[in-house]
Amino acid sequence: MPNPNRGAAARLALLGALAAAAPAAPAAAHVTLEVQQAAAGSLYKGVFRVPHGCDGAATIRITVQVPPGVTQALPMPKPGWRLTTTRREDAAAPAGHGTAPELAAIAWEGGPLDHAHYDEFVLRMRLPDRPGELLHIPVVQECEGGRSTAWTQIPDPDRRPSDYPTPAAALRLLPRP
Ligand SMILES: [Cu+2]
Repeated sequence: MPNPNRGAAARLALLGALAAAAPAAPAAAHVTLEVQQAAAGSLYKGVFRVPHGCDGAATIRITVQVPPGVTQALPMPKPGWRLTTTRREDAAAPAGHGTAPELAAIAWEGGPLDHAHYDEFVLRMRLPDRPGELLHIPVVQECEGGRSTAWTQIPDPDRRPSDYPTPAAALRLLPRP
């Protein structure tokens, strides 16, 4: 009588071999923006997705570096995370209804966000009026145990973000509607 477990064992071995042959984590598993295109010059709600920690360590701080040309950056507070902002030194003083100081960097510090969990960090901003550009927004992820990942690599125009191990978050600036 044939061993009924034999076929299952062979299938498991095959699945293991396929998993081993699969490429490393796809770009979709990095810190990325939920919506990766928007009209140039528009107000844009950037949702930064954090799908894993740093080599297994839990995330305790996310810092977004506001790129030149992005204005009116307003971070959304998160329960369990302390918000700190760094002003842009060269920006003019805010004037007018509802205006706030221009920001150069925003950090959410807290958590910890376990390596096996997922979270999102929201930053509302005015995009630069530069249709066609692929706008990169660098993000630094810091984790427990002093580990960190700098999602700050800006790909050369003739290469793909997936060619880089830690590409910056990016979105395409579309022509104004
Ligand atoms: Cu990743």
